[in-house]
Amino acid sequence: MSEETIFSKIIRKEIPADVLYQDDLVTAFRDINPRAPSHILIIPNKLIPTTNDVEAEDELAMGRLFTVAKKLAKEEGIDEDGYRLIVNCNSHGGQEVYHIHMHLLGGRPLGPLLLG
Ligand code: DGP
Repeated sequence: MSEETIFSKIIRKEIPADVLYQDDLVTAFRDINPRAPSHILIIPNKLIPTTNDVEAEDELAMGRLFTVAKKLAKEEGIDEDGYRLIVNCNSHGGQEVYHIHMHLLGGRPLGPLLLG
């Protein structure tokens, strides 16, 4: 059994977060520790701890992460200048919260690496 994280509470609106988007598959909210002017986390509503745990049945939700990233990038006004999407996995990847999440970062030149 996977352990729930704080992100499950954000999905269920049990704790406050700046939620920008939610549907039946995914939720997006601003990162509490922004590393760029726009720093949004997009997560599946289903608890999938890491990319190692993604199954074929999750492909719709995983694809939705990208279409919501695209929508939010446009809303943030960063789509033309560009942005970065990052998914960290386990300790070497720098993952801190074990509920898979896509970082959407933009609003400034990000340089060659980030979250390293
Ligand atoms: P990662 O290192 O990829 O696991 O990134 C986890 C991110 O989650 C990190 O940038 C900070 C963010 N985060 C952690 N706890 C909370 C929280 O309670 N609320 C919000 N909005 N973001 C959080």
